[in-house]
Amino acid sequence: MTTKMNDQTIKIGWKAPSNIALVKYWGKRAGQLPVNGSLSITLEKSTTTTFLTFSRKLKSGGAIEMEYFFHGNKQEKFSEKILSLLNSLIAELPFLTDFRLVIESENNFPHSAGIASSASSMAALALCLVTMEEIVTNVYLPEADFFKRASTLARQGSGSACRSVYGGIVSWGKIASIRTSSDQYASPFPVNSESRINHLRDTILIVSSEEKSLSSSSGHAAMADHPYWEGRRVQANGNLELITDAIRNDDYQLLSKISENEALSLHALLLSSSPGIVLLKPNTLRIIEEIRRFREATGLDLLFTIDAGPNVHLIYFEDQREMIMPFVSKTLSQFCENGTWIDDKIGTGPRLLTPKVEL
Ligand code: 2P0
Repeated sequence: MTTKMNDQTIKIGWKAPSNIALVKYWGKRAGQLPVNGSLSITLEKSTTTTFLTFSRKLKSGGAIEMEYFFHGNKQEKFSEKILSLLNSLIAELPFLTDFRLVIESENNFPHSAGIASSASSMAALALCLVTMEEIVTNVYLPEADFFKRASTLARQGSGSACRSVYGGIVSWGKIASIRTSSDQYASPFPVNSESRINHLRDTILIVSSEEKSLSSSSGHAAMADHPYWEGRRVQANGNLELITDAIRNDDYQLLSKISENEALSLHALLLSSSPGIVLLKPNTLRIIEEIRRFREATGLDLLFTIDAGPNVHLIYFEDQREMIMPFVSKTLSQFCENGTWIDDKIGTGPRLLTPKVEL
């Protein structure tokens, strides 16, 4: 494109994946900073696609002008959340008040399926905003800085979103053994190219697709005066150190032990909040029992994790998929709502959907 920004309408699109945490972010400090470090697997198929269209306002400055569409419809609740995020970013992205913005977003996975939509949607939006920043300021960042900036902005929309800016295994939060780690943004966690970890699968067992009874924000808030606050911080940071060892050494027993400890600890913290929050369902517990029984009987490398909801993520390796899928379809599906599960796997990260614009 060669025309001047002044008379142009530019459309940017990014597709960003969701992620599932093995070590859980639970509890935050001011500035949407985490109490503890976390580590996640970026998914491949469960994604949000966001297009950001912008054109210069007749008069620069003033209030942000933004229209938001979700699956083609105006969606008040999401729109308010996005507008409040954009307002909070004005100091960092001052050009936001100079343009008319139209944001169109779509998820390709069902609402309330136990897949974090705030992670993929805030990551996709943050990537669009950094691309817009490059175009309007005419300063193009080196790739590593681009994603670091997108991760920092995504974090401010939703903590877990900062991890969705990268593919593979991703960590967020300062820990001693990861030199590049930070509370401000996530970083890709290096995995040996030969490792089976590069071929993880995630089968999401849908125990219930009902809307969650708890917003993430109130869940995090419940940690602020939690009697186990300090213990949890120590546990999670310790688990993060251990899980990074497990990944570096391809130690799948340790990987399962830590992941399951994290999933159950998250729910133990919810249960012991005041008032107690019960998100697990009877079928969640049946699935856990069956997974442990099956692992004991077969010796296969599989583990479960659970987000802040009732659905179970069954994590295993591509090379054992043939042996695990019959167990899913015959045994685990009985405990799923309408026998439903979603097949996903470790993914390569976000993708720019529109041609690169340089003015
Ligand atoms: C995680 N979760 O690490 C943890 C585990 C759910 C359980 O981060 O308030 O949507 O937007 O920062 O990121 C869910 O909380 O919360 C979450 P906000 P977010 O994935």
